[in-house]
Amino acid sequence: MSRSPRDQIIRGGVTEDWTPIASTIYGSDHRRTLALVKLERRLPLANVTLFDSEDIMTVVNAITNPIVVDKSAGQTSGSTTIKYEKEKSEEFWERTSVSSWSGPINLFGRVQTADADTKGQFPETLKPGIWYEAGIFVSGHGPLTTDPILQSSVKVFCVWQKPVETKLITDENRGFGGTWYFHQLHTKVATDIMIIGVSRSKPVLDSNGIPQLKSPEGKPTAPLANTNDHQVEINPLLPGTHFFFAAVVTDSAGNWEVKQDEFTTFRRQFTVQFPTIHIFNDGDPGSYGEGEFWFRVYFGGPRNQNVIQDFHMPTQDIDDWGETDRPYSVGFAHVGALKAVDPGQEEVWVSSWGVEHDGIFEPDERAHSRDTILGFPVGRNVENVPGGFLKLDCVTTSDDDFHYGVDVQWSVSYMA
Ligand SMILES: [Ca+2]
Ligand SMILES: [Ca+2]
Ligand SMILES: [Ca+2]
Repeated sequence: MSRSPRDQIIRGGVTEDWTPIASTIYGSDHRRTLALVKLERRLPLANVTLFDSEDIMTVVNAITNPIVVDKSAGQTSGSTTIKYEKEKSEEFWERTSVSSWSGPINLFGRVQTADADTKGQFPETLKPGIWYEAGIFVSGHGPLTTDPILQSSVKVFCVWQKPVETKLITDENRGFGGTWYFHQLHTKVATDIMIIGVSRSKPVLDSNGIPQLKSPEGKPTAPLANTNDHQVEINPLLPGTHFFFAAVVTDSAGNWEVKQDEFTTFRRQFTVQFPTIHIFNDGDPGSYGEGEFWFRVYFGGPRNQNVIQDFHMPTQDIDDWGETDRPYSVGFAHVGALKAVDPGQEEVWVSSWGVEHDGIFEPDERAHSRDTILGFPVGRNVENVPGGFLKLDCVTTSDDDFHYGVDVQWSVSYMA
């Protein structure tokens, strides 16, 4: 079985389309960012550096996943190819559903090549109902240590093409908000989750009827377990977006069942207010200063500012009460509409800058805050924030004394 979704990677500000060369399971220990490393470029290669040396990452994949065994053809097991790339020192470990972690594996013996400690591949044969997991760990931090550090892993399932028992799921519940999706699956026997995830495009069923998730978004917030009661939250998700959900559970006999769903995450509404500034130093020791201020709300980040709204406070006299923090009311507010969030608009940032005018005989004094993220939380029970608050400290950027602060109040909520 092979997948042919195109994934996009942004490198150096340029969006590139890539195609996975190995199928991957969106499962418990799977980390999407690592899986993306083993992608093959399908676009023209002119003027493109495929991999800088620093881009080489640790990765392990399975070419066929899951392995599907055709009982009617007399098969009793099936095979995949495990492919990996790693640092010399990193440890390769493996386990199955019926055996605990063993390793570090002697890869020279396994793969029979001179550079097997850095890359290679080998076949793995499984019987239906058994899963195999390979993990690459930092040296000295294997799975049996008290502080394991997993660099990459893959979990391969093996199932019957036609389940003997087709009804594993006995009950389910679901829920979602603006940034998360939750699905509970109750099964009649203990099961593992072979596939679970959400994507913006509808999953395609392969020839065996197993859904293929194309460009899944978010990930399970907790490790998946072998249980008869799966409760899985997936985040972060884009608010106001239609998603498809697919899950496949499998039991120790190699049976499996698919569950699919679709939903639209709630839209987002947020407010950002600048109620007050605090003059710590008005810039003119002998008198009032003359301050002019700007306040910005934007998407994107410091180097890629997509301005939502700017506010301007014209020049006015400012005083600092003997440099002890004199507050002035500002009263600017951005009230956003309830709307869907586009990619790149997940995070909202604020900044402020000001000028203390000093006439024609000396240069003006300038101060600027750091670019500051509001930090909207994602996930069930935490995404709605009625009263967020932070302070911007605006320090001199002209090597002067001018110094002020800004109170920022914000809120975010999600509704259908
Ligand atoms: Ca001054
Ligand atoms: Ca003063
Ligand atoms: Ca002045």
